[in-house]
Amino acid sequence: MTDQTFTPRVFSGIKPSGGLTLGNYLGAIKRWVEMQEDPTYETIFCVVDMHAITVWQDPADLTRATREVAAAMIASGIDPEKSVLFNQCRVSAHAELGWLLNCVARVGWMNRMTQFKDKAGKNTEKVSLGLYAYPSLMAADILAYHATHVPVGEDQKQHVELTRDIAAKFNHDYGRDFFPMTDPVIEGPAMRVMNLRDGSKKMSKSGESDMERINMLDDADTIAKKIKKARTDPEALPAEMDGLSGRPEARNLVNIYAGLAETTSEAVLGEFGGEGWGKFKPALAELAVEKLAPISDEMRRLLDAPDELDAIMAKGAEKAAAIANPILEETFKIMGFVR
Ligand code: AQP
Repeated sequence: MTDQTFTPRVFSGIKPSGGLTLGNYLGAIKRWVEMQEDPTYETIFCVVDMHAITVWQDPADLTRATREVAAAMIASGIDPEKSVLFNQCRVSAHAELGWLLNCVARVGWMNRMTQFKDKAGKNTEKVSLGLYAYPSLMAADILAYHATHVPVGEDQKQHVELTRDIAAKFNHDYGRDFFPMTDPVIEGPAMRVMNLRDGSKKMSKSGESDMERINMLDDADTIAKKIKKARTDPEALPAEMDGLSGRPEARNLVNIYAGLAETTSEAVLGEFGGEGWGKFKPALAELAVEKLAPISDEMRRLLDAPDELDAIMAKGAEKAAAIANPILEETFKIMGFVR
């Protein structure tokens, strides 16, 4: 094998499959902004529109959601001059490398993906083939840039580990140290933001009830109402983390507070331990509004100028293709394709 050194490069993405949630913000976008400001990394952020269609998307909704994701990234601090920001369908290297990696990934590996099992439920015969193959397209998204770091929420960890398996098999099969062993970056108190009505389920864009999630575009009254109605238990907040065990809803609200306040859950309990929900929930609502309102205001302003958003994504796609296309070309060459 030839040793190759890889530029520290961050890649991550969000599916435009509905309105963005606080989970997407705390588990992904907020941390992307921090990595963008770290000179160690080149940063590439993608609206992964081709992943969205693994389940049915109304075409008009897909268009709107694609722009909403781009607007959320920019409003949260992703700067298209500092980071590459684009939408996936504009860079064909993703789909092309996705096919090549479909032929590297093993069916047995795919069968272990818990997200597929969760999303398909009992319906495994009727869901799209794309939903099953999704993780190998995700591997292509990452490996097309030789990305070394992928900041994701806890729910995506297994898919980044699969990316490593695919990269390792490719490198082994072709006797080349060509693809990096990408690291998932999962740090912070809010890496798995849970549903406000059921603390055992993840907060998702496509969850059944709007009351179970906080949307990035929710107004102040809606955020306050959702937090007030969030499920809790009759006990007061504990002073120590141990006191949250077996209390998933309480733990979730504490973690959300910590994520928004940029502190630790321990510190939140240090402040609120012994207090009841009547004190904690209004404080959380106030904090959530304080952090999200400036972002949602800016998102609305950006969404009023869709042409500008489209132009930003188009320009980003040119930069993305300039990185991905040579890596794709080399992959074809290593595999023996005549181009
Ligand atoms: N609840 C969450 N807590 C922490 N991080 C989360 N992320 C999503 N939900 C949470 C992180 O956001 C990034 C983009 O995820 P995605 O929207 O592309 O895919 P997803 O994880 O499948 O999100 P949803 O909301 O559950 O989408 P739907 O309902 O449409 O399937 C990822 O880094 C993810 O970890």
